[in-house]
Amino acid sequence: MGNKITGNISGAKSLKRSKTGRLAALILSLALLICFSVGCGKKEENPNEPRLLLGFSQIGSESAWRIGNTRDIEEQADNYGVSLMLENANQKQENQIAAIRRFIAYKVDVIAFSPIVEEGWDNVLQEAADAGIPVILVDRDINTQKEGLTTCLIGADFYKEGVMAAEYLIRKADSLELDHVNIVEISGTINSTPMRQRQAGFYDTIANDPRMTVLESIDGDFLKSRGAECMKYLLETYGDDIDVVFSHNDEMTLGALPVIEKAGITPGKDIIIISIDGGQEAINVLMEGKINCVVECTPKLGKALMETALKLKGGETVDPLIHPEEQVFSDEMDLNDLAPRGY
Ligand code: GZL
Repeated sequence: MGNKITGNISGAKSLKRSKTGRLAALILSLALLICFSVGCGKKEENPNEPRLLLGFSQIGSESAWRIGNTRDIEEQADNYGVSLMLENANQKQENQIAAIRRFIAYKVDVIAFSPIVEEGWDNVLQEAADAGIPVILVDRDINTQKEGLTTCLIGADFYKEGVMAAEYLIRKADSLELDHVNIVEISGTINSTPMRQRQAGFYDTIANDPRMTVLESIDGDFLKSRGAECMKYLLETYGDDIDVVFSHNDEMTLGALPVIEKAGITPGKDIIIISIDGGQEAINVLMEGKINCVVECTPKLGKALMETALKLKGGETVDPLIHPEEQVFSDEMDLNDLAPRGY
């Protein structure tokens, strides 16, 4: 038999083995490199590392509602192990925009904010989008032509709140057999979502009732002090012609009450008073008979915010709109067993 060129073959074999060995080593190292780079190796959870870093720009501290909202968000961040960077804008849009830019620079996982007014956010939200940071709207909405600047809105159905306020007034006018109802409106911050939608819901609901006339709407900016100033002006202007005060939040209502009493008028009797928010102080004066109706607007949005932000960090899709359940409190019902409001 001729010599088989085993050497060569064996050489070839060993060459092949060494080539195979090198190839195997290369494939293995590549696999390990890919594995660690995509984290398929079980990465130890660092118990001290926050599950999520959330930047939140809060409007301010203008009302019991806002203070309750801030408190709830902070409590829920603790409950969910979320690291919260909360900045108070003291009622200034420019402070909110600056805060959002700081969150972007800090590379937070998610940005959330309650926009004080609906316009003027496109540029800063585009910067957040360019940085790949999802944005959640809390409480209030924005008005933009651009798609995709925010992921979702967690907040009340303000239009429905306005409708519920008007529906109460229609029932009250029926029960008192009024043939005309002159209304003055103390509105919230002009161009804010709650102001625009509470007014729209109220006006749309009374539109077909010929008894209803709105004498004037005046901006109370959701502030107690402005509520008092507005009520003083309205009484000086319309005096005894006023049958109803429709106030967009409890803070302004509570500012208006002493002004009404100082004018020798009995609130809740001589003038029907309708308010929105449902904080403890408003419920107390409702039970004293000084106001007639409070539409609930819960500030407890923190749980939904944390759950939504954690879903976004995990790459999950989220509901574009989350409305909390809300009710009406009025002089039509027994409120003695009502649980403490917590704000
Ligand atoms: C409503 C919120 C409003 C409250 C006010 O969700 O935006 O702002 O009604 C607060 O009390 O100032």
